[in-house]
Amino acid sequence: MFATRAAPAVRASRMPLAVVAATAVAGASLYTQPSVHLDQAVNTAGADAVSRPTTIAGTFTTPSERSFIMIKPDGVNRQIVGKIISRFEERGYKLVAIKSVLPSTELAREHYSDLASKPFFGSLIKYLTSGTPVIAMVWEGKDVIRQGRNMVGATNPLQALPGSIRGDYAVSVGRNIIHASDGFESATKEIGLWFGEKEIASYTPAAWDQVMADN
Ligand code: DAT
Ligand code: MG
Repeated sequence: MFATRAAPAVRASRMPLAVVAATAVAGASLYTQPSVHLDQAVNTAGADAVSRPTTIAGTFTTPSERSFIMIKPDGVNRQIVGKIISRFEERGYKLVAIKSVLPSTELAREHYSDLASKPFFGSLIKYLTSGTPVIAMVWEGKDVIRQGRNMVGATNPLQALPGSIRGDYAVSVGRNIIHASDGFESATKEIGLWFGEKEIASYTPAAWDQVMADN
């Protein structure tokens, strides 16, 4: 299913951005399947280690799995950063990295490189680099990549369910508040792009056992 070796993004902290970006993208090609998306993200207990690659996004399908979550400029402008962070905390996820960033055009373009051919790409980059910061975060925990997408809701907020972040706070696809990695490969690329390994903490929250126990 997947190669077990760590993707090169693990070494991102020691590379210039362009190299990080190129390496992160190249990392995706290490995998033999094109993407790790929602339905593939769980229930691999008992599968061999080949299905559990380890990268800067943790070990896939274990509690160490990590997702890159970013509150976009409209979320910061609307002053709902705290509310959004609270949702992840209250759900039972662990904040392992966070910073306010004014992204460069280069960083924004690399983050959304898979959308470079889309007609809205230019305005998307302009919006991300408008001068209002983004809040870049790494959240860790059980099934966090898939659950993060569910918590964020559909790309078009008009299709996002009430109770999701976009379903509760947004009505326009161009101002949909928040980004969440859509698979293990993209989490690996995005965490490696926005953070160095040394910026990601390892700690145990006080109530972690209560949150994590399956009995
Ligand atoms: P998501 O953010 O849900 O992962 P995506 O990766 O397809 O969605 O697109 C990235 C962002 O690009 C999205 O959050 C908002 C913008 N976008 C997507 N489709 C768009 C469209 N049709 N018109 C304008 N902006 C769009
Ligand atoms: Mg996306």
